[in-house]
Amino acid sequence: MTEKNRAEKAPDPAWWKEAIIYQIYPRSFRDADGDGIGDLPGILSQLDYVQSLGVDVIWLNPVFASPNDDNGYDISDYREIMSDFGTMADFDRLLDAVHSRGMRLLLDLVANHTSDEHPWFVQARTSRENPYYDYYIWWAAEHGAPPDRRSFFDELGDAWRYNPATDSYYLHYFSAKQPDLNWDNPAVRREMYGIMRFWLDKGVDGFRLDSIPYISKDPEFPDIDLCRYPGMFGFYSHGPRLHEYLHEMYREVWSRYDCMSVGEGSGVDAPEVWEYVSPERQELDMLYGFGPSWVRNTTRPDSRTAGVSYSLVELKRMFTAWDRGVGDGWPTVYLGNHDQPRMISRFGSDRYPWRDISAKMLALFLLTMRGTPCWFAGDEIGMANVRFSCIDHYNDINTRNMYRRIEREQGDIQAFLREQKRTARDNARTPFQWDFSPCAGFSTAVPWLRVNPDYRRINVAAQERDPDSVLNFFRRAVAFRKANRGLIYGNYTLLDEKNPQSYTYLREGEGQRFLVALNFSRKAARSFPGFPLKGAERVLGNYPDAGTGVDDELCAEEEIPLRPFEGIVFRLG
Ligand code: ISL
Repeated sequence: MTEKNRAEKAPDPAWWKEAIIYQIYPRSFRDADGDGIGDLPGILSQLDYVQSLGVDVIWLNPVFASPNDDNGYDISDYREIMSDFGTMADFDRLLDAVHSRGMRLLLDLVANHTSDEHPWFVQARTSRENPYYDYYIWWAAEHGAPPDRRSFFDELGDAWRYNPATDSYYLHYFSAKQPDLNWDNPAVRREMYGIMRFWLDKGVDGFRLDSIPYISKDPEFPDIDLCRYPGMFGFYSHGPRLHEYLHEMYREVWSRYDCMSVGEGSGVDAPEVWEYVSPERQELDMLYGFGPSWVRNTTRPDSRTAGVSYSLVELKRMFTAWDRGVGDGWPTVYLGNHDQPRMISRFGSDRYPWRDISAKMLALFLLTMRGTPCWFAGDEIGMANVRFSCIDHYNDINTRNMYRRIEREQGDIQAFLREQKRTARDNARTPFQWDFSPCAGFSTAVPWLRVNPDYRRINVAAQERDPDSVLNFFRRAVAFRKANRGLIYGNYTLLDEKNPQSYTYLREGEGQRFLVALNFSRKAARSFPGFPLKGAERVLGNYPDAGTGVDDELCAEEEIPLRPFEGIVFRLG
């Protein structure tokens, strides 16, 4: 099928295309047993709240047994629940309760690496003759120094760690406590498919697949072309047998269940995404890319006067390229998760007077785009970056190891801490803000990570009482998406590619036409959709006076004036 044909085919309906995914970081959601750490009974106790949002699918960050070097992304038993979070009986209760409310549950599976405390690795590292040795990736010391490979979290940046008992180095793309599995070994693949089936047989509805593009490694370990792959990480997602393994996974697992799979598309560019998600290739249902973080961290603002502190033109290009890149597959959209700072601090403004209005505008964006929205818990009340000022307040291995490295290299620690206030992952991991009580109602004990002190103003209890709150606007926007299939299955067309302040697009399909105009800046803006809006009806907006109905004066014009962070959805005749 050509790229053009792929893009033109109408999407087949599927429950996961119509779903809104609500991502819960279990450690931070609700602590039921008073140890300062969120847990499964805590999530269970708040399911009425989750259901009240109107979302359909809950994605839980890893809940498997883990020594927590990387908060559950280092698994030591794939068939057990992390003791901090509860027991298997707690999990079964949670799964039942989610299902009885008509929602579904996704688990987050780490298939690229295990914990170094996983029994496979404990065995593997004892001797080259051990049957588990070949479950991991090694470089024998007699071959000299291992080839240069970079690690995300290692203090020295080196992805190899020497293991004396075997006189060899093991590969770890992440921390030294997260050794990479050897997917070229059929026994490893069988183990992984067995684990997936174990949870699907229990009734879970699918997986988010961590770091999945990294699973295949070139056993020749060639030199990496650093011009093509600066930082090497793009290289990691282009292993020679990756698509063979994803197709095998589909055959062995996904094809046998009514489930969904969404991969973390680290290192994957928009023109390649169809290779993962095109239905005819039988690999994954969806993949999410790293565009939003890249745009915010590395691109310059389009203009100083636009009132946007990053390039909105680039953000639009990135979302549009991903939409096109999936071909006849299906996109996902998100602006934040547990690895990114808070969406409002990054793409809106968490400062008075813009906080609520920009949080609502970003909700309007994600809920009117084409693609399954992945919504990160807390964004529906406008939780913002905590901006820790001292290293002791951070928990994240990424921040702590980078700090050590800069310290060792006598780099600029203060500059690093300043930068972490904007970019650190812990910004998104602070405890969920339920109410006004100490620790924001998250726990009765000292929480594992400090609560953002702004909980005294920003919390669920306060927003439940206010019909104009971010929370209640989020619920309205969710309900609006659900009630309009054109917003789910309709095509997406960008209308104002070059405008540095506004993001305007059409959604057309299922007999409906919507025009969405959003001002991403803190200044007034004008959006030019390129045609007069005669007969257009305002159906949803984030300003309290926006109202609904046909605005003839505005609609006769070819431009839409937008107040700071204003977002409007028009139904077109
Ligand atoms: O892509 C990256 C940088 O360009 C990295 O951010 C990396 O691919 C990404 O962090 C992978 O994230 C996932 O796996 C990690 C875990 O720490 C993250 O929380 C998880 O989302 C290791 O398992």
